[in-house]
Amino acid sequence: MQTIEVIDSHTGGEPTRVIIDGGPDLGTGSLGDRLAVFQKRFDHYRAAIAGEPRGSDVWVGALLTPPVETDSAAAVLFFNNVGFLGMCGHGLIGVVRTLSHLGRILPGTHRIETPVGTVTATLCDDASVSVRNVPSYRKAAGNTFAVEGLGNVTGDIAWGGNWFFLTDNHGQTLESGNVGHLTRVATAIRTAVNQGGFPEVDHIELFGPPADPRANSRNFVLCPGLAYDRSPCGTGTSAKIACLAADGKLGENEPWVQESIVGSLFTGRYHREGGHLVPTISGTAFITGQCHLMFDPLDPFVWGIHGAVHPSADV
Ligand code: PYC
Repeated sequence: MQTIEVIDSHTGGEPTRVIIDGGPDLGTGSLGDRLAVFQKRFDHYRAAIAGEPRGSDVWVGALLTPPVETDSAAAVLFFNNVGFLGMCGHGLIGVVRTLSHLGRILPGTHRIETPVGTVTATLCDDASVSVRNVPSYRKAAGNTFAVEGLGNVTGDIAWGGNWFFLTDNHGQTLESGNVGHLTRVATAIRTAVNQGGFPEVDHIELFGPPADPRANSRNFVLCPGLAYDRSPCGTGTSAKIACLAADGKLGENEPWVQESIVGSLFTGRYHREGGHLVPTISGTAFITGQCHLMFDPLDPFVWGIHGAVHPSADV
């Protein structure tokens, strides 16, 4: 029977499943080429590894693939219940913790390639990880959208390794007991933002006051597949930092502590490099499991329940 070996972790409550053996062979092209092969020929692996019945909507998968550059420690492709992510902050912290658990890296600084650029991760002695993310920026400030059931909502569009709409102008209470309602509200906002000229936005980030006195802000982040991020979202915090810097509200190297809807914390800061704003996000991941996923050819849901493209002759 076909098996795939994975290591599971969580970062601030948000899970990451790293494939360490048995994943699809994507060839030796650029990371962009390999991502295209993954999407076109092996989407059933994505659905089977991240989705039900082995996973659930909340999982982010990470496929390790040999780095293109000789000085990189790894290259990684992130995926979820509905597709692929450019970068993933909590996921990258999970990947670094996994590589360390396997003894493949030691504390220190490591380059890791993603389809949207190479990031630099520093694994500290206390197992926390700081990720120097891809350059981040605000694309559009103060855009107003008419949201069904909510009225006008104003916010920014920004890139932090994924595309975000960020707003604190939503009138909602950001509490973990309210996630069902927040998911519906954020989904309606995303529909309005997409129809209002920003089809690339697939993450919605709502901000409010933090519960933890150490934090500057709390967020609720809607992910592309309608799960909410249990972590403060590394790429979302990068997008937030880009907006704060653009408004003159956060200085270079000044910390920004972002609290998630479940109370976990990331610390972010930025520096400027070659005219770009480069965020660094810090957090900690914990290993939760290591197992062999099994693929029984008699299982009618062997390649997942939701959204699985039927396996091709490649399997
Ligand atoms: O941490 O960047 C992140 C992330 C994106 C989607 C889920 N987590």
